[in-house]
Formats: sequence, structure tokens, C-alpha cells
Amino acid sequence: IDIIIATSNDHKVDEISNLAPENFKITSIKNFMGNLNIEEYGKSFIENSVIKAINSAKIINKPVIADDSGLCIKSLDGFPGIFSARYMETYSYEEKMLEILKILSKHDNRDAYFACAASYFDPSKDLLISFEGKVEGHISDKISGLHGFGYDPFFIPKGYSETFGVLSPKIKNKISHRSKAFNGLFDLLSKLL
Ligand code: ITT
Repeated sequence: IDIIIATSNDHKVDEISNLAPENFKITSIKNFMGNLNIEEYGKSFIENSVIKAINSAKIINKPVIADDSGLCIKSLDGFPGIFSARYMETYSYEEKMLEILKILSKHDNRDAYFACAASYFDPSKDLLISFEGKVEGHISDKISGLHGFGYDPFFIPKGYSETFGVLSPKIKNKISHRSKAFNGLFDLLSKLL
């Protein structure tokens, strides 16, 4: 089964490829069009993943899966949340994580979670399926590790004492927001396709 991932983020494609069952062949939408540039005007991860899936599937006229995800920090009212990518646009992740660490030093509560919404859209059948996954944890007091991407180097998942930057990609893929969303989606698609 051929699955096209509608994202411009290659890290997502890598993680999703490792989550897919063996009979799924994952490719990036970059093989079908230039950089994905779809305005994410939704108010939730699910809404934005649906917008990305429907709009990009209509452009290439093939079924696609889109991933919308981000980090939500409790004492910052869920920030950066759905703005996780846009918040970073003008700075490096390291600068932004240091900024967040500075703000959090004034707060006792460091609870946070990653969320991921995965949406499949098939334009020929007008079929839309969405799944969401979360991983709870907290923000470390320092940045560490080189694995993963984005905010991984300062997020410590519940039950562990190291960040996703230090933990192996295998462990991240076992417990992550993305694995929960995509395992659900791939299970259902295996039955449907
Ligand atoms: P596309 O929209 O093209 O898929 P994007 O990176 O802009 O790529 P999002 O709008 O979904 O994707 O923003 C997700 C951001 O949230 C991502 O760029 C990271 O900053 C952060 N993020 C999401 N999942 C993450 C993960 O597993 N580890 C670390 N950071 C993550």
C-alpha cells in the first residue's frame, strides 16, 4: 500500500516510516510537488491536520496523510501548541528552548505534553479519517541530546529521566504522540485498504 505523507518536515517522514506496517510504502509529498505551503488557519491540531490533508490531496489528486503536532506547556496555557512550528520561524530551536527555559524558571509546574493529529484523506472517495495521540511529560531544566527534532532535547516523557533527545529513536517511537496517532490510523487503514 502506497502512502504519501503531506509534510515539508523530513523528520516526520522518518518517524512515520518507522511506525508503518511492513506492507505500507511511505513516501514524502516532496516527490510529487514542491514544498508544501498550505496555510494552517485551524484552531486545533485535528483541524490543521484535516486542512493539510484535504488541500494537499486535492493538489496531487491522490490520497495523503498529514500530521499536525506540537508541544503544549501547562503553565504557559498550552503554548506554543499549534504555533510550535511558527514560533520557531525566526529563531533556532536552541534559542527558543533557552527562552522557554528562562520563562519556566519562574514557574513551579513544568508539566507538558506533545500532541499529534494524523489525518488521511482520499479525494476520489471523499474519505476522511483522523486520529490523535498524546505523550505526557515535563520540561527538563536543560537541553540535552541530539536525537529527534524540534523540542525533543528538552522534553522528558513520563516514566523516564532523559529527554527525547537522549532516549533512542526506538523508545520515542514506542511511546510518542506520533506513534499513538499513527498506530491507530495504520490499524484502521490496514483493514480498509
Ligand atoms: P508540516 O506542517 O509541513 O507537516 P511542520 O514542522 O511545520 O511541518 P507542524 O505545523 O505540525 O509541522 O508543527 C509541528 C512542530 O511541532 C514541529 O516543527 C516541532 O517544532 C514540534 N514538534 C512536533 N512533533 C514533535 C516531536 O515529535 N518532537 C519535537 N518537536 C515536535
